Amino acid sequence: MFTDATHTPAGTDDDEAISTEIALAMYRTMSTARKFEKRAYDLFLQNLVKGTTHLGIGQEAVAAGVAAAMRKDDYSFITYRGHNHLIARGTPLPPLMAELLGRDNGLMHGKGGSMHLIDVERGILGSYAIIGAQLVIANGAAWSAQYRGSGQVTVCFFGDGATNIGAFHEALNFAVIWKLPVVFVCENNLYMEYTRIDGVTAVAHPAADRASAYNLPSILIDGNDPDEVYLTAKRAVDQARAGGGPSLIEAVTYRHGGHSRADPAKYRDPEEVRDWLTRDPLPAYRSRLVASGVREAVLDAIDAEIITQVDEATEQAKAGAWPRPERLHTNVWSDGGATWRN
Ligand SMILES: Cc1ncc(C[n+]2csc(CCOP(=O)(O)OP(=O)(O)O)c2C)c(N)n1
Repeated sequence: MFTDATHTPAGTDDDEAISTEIALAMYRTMSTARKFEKRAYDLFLQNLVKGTTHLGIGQEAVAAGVAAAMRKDDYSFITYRGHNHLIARGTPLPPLMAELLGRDNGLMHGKGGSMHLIDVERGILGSYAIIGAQLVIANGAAWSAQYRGSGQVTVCFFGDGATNIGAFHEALNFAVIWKLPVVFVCENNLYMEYTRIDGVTAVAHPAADRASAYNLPSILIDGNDPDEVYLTAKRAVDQARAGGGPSLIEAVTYRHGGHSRADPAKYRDPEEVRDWLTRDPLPAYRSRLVASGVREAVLDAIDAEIITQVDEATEQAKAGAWPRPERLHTNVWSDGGATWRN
């Protein structure tokens, strides 16, 4: 946990227990995301993943913890590093894998790829490649939910790099003024592409240090601890749902690999990488669960089930047809086609 005089992590009271059901769900999410992304990497090396892909290996605890605090009909806005977040909200693996391979049986019929994932059915209103773009659009979804009185909360993820973009500041200001039911989650993995965030940012904690400028409490948490992420997110989501307005959470984490699969990440200090690998959220959480009484066999069974699911998703994706050219103009407009324009 991160504590200092100016940052008070929310949701870390000793009296707040996490049920075994939620803990196992978070373990399942993290393990699924890890195995799915490792497979996606293998497929990328075989030239089967079309376009580039940005992996969130090492960052799974943020996706797992936040999703566990959300309602099924809540909205997620994510970045191009978004596989973890779709998995956390329950997107089935076969169409997700097929989308990465650009196949017609993909989530978006192969037209989006790894960087542009949408799963409206599960409230995923997009992964965005334009840094910061999703923050203002997330405000729109939150504003709509507020207007409709639907009780839905919007959670918007972004990287540390986005905090130096104008849209971050505009979105926070607007969200506070309108008391929007939105939770902003900065996944601070210390790097924006190939540049360390502290080399180009005037404050130490790019999101948390700026919260007070928008009349928000400063919340800085350990993004590798799913329990802390869950408890913090739950408070923020509950507050938003109750009409208490937005929150800004900075979750500190680390991507194990490079920015994208084309990046060997040689610019990082090997000592730093080694240090963060010892804080890998997945084995750490597994050890914690075992120490709290969960049998290893239960976790092994979950892992075995996930491996089967990833294998099946891979086979289904590889067997998928290529999108037909006629598909090009479908799903572009809200009516599902371009007919009305003509
Ligand atoms: C508006 C805009 N400017 C620049 C880029 C190029 N770009 C792609 S990824 C990236 C770094 C983003 O870093 P961060 O927000 O920390 O996300 P992370 O990759 O660490 O998850 C940049 C600058 C972009 N996509 N959009």
